Amino acid sequence: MTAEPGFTREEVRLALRNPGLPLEALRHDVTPIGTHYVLVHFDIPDVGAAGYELAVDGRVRSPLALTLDALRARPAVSLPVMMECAGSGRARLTPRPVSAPWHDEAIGCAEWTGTPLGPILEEAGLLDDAVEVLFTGHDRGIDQGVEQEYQRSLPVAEALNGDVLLAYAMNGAPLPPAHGFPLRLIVPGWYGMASVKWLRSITAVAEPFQGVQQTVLYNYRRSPDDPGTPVTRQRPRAVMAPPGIPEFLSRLRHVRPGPVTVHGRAWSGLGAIERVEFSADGGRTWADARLAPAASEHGWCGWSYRWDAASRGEFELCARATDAAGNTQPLQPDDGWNVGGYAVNAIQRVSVRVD
Ligand SMILES: Nc1nc2c(c(=O)[nH]1)N[C@H]1C(S)=C(S)[C@@H](COP(=O)(O)O)O[C@H]1N2
Ligand SMILES: [Mo]
Repeated sequence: MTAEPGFTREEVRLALRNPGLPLEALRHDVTPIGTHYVLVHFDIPDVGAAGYELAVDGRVRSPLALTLDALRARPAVSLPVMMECAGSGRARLTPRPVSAPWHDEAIGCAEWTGTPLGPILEEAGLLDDAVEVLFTGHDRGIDQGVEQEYQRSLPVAEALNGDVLLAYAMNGAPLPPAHGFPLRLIVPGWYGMASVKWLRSITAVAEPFQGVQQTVLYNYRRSPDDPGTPVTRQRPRAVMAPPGIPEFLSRLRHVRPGPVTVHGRAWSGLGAIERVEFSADGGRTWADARLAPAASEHGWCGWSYRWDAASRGEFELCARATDAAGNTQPLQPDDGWNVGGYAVNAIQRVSVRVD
C-alpha cells in the first residue's frame, strides 16, 4: 500500500508507538535510554527473567537451553553499536509506502552488553548442511496476511562474526521492555531488523529462510512481484543536530547572524566513514566537515562544521557522508525508491532562518 501526500491514521498510530531519536540527542556519544528510537512491529511481549530460557536448536549436534544466568556467566563484551531502522527516510518517498513514517530519526547508538553468539553456535555444533541461523522472537502478530512470530535469519558466516552479541544490557542497565527484555540479538553494521528482540530461539536451518520479514518486508523490491533481495547492511548516512532554536509547529530553525557550529554523526555498515560534507544551499555546493576520530568500530563518528551565517535569509542545510568503500548518499529520496521504502539514505535537509 502506498500513499501521498498527507499522513494516514495508520501512519500516525505507528509513529506514536515507535518514537524516533530527538535529533538534539546526537550530542551524546552514547544515546541515553529513552532517546534511542524504538521499533516494535507487533506488541511488546510479556517475557519475564524468571524461567526464561533460550533454545539453540535445528541443524546442530547438541541442542542447548540457556537460562539468563547461564548467559550472564559467559564472557561479556560491551560495544557501542549504531542502530538504524531500514525504514529510515521512507516518509520522503513519492509515492510513500505506508509503514512507520521515519524521516531521519530512526537511529541510536547505545552501548550493548552481552555474550558473543559465535562460541555458543560452536558449542552447539553447526552441522555441515546449516546455511543460515534463524532468530525467533517471543512476539506474534499478523502482517501481509500471515500470522507469524517476528523472525529474521543471518547467513552462517555472519552469525559466526565475532561482534554479533546476545545482549542483556543497554547502557549498563537490563534491557528496557521495548528494546527486547530480557535478551536480544545485536548485529553491528546491519539495519535494525536483523537485531531480533525478546529472543526465544536460535535455529540452524538447511534452507534459506523464506519468512515475511525477509522475503516480503525488509527486502529490496522494485515492484510487488519482484522477488527482490533481503536488506542487510546500513548504507552511509550523516545526520546533523538542527542548529539554533525551533519554531514549535513548523520546526523551522532560527539562528542569529554570525558563526554557527553545526554538528552531527555519521556511520556506514559498508566501510569506515571517510568524509562528511556540509552544504548551506540545499546541496548545490559542498565543503568538508571536520571528522572526529572514530571512537569504536561499530559506533557512529562525530563531525562538525563552522558555518558562517553571515547574511540574513533562509538556508537549507545538508550533510553527506562517504565511506571507505566509496558509497555515498543520493540527493533525492526517490533515487532509492523500493516497495517497502528501505534504506532511503538521501541527504537530510534542515531549513534555517538567519534573523
Ligand atoms: N522480536 C522483534 N525483534 C525486532 C523487531 C520486532 O518488532 N520484534 N523490530 C526490528 C526492527 S525492524 C528494528 S529497526 C529494531 C529496533 O530496535 P530498537 O527498538 O531497540 O531500536 O528491532 C528489530 N528487532
Ligand atoms: Mo526496522
